[in-house]
Amino acid sequence: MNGAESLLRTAIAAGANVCFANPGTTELPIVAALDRVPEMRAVLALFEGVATGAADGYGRMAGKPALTMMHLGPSFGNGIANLHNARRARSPIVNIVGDHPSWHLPFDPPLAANIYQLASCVSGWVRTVASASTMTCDVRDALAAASSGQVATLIVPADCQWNEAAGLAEPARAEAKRTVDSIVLERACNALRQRAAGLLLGGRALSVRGLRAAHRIATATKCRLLCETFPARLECGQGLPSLERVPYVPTLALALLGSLKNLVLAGAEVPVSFFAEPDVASSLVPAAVATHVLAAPTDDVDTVLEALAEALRAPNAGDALRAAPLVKPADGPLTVASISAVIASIQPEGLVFVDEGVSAGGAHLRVAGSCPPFTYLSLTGGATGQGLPCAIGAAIACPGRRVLAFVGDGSAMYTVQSLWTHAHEQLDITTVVLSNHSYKILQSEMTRKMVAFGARAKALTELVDPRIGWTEIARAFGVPVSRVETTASFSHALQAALMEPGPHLIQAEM
Ligand SMILES: Cc1ncc(C[n+]2csc(CCOP(=O)(O)OP(=O)(O)O)c2C)c(N)n1
Ligand SMILES: [Mg+2]
Repeated sequence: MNGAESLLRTAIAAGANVCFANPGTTELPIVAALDRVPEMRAVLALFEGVATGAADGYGRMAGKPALTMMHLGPSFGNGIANLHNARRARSPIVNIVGDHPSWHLPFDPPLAANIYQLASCVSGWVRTVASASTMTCDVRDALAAASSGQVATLIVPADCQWNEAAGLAEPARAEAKRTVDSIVLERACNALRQRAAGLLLGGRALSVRGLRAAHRIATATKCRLLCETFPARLECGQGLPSLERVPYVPTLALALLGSLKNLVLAGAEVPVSFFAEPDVASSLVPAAVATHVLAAPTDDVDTVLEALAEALRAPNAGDALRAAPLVKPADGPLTVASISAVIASIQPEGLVFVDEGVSAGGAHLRVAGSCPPFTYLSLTGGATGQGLPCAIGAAIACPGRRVLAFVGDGSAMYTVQSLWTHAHEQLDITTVVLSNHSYKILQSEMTRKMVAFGARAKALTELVDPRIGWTEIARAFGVPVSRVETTASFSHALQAALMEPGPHLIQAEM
């Protein structure tokens, strides 16, 4: 067995059986080893940002790492934006990056670059494999590091792939999670029992278990339930409590958080302003609000919340939560609100909603209470081009569940090659492109900040001359497509798309 096969077999033994790959010559021994390790599902991505975004979506939905395969520094560089989003989501990912053998590097061949340095800015763990014989231990350590909720990058020189390897290492033992501290629980109980208290939920607090416990806590204490602005994964829909999402606009967030006396953080960080603004504080929690940390984002927050509900002797809420009434959308032109209403009226149970709507982002959460249970994934790190690839990973992690990618037309262009993988793998992904022919968020930000906005400035925010032909793009990548302009035609197209197996793209003209 050579190092490449040892790499794949170690990953399989640890339960990592999906690899989103864009290989080159330095990874060819691993590519060849795929023929001998059929348990590894290799998914071809036609750009590295597709591979890394897919691994992010996979990690969020599967709760375990996927591998990516990339080609030296330049290829890794192409994958960085979505690794940045994955880092913010605390998604488990193991990047396998091929490199030249160490004896070849001093000659400075064309593709040589400082991969270690590039990897360090988005990875919590980086290592270069020293020899084929240590490959199995290195892969095991990378998977263990990723499983704690971080991006791990393993740089794999080509000679370590083709040389003879050792036997497989023992699998890593899972680290025990921290137990719940009774003093921390007591402080949280006291804080939440007071007037004007808020419980800010993030991480696994947003799982079904976490949310049910949070609802019990809110019923017992009358505290407000808040949700971080960009959750990596949020369970939503009928039977789950509705949450107040911390607004993106800093003045609105400050008004919400400033109205509290006590804020308890359960798996969420202290909210900060997305961008700096003159005369606006960076932290969105005013100093007068007492802040208490109940659990960190990487803790078992759902377990901690259950312990807190017990400590409060909060009754079990059972099925007390009723669904919000469904508002049937009237026919008319497409708006963000009408698009959300149509999706809510049709979406099947178990939908995975990938939100890269940018200026329309978060809109679907406003109607979530009327929907059958679904999972919501947001753009955690603000780097555009995440929605279409993330949908790939979610679809592969959850066969049998429908995925809806809700994406801005500008954002969708960054990783448009994802559509080829949607078609090639025949994934059940319905993509709704919000075709507003602009970077609308930038226009809104300019207006909000009252920046003078002339024709030359506006030209950098408009996607016109030519308009982007999504119908032609989707067809070129082998994805069936519809183009709609009204609520009724959108409803019709979405219904049909959700019924048919495989991918579909809907160009929603706004
Ligand atoms: C990697 C990256 N490049 C650029 C940006 C800046 N940016 C943020 S949103 C945006 C445009 C989004 O346009 P679109 O997806 O059409 O959404 P809309 O604003 O129209 O709602 C850009 C260019 C970014 N956040 N990340
Ligand atoms: Mg747009």
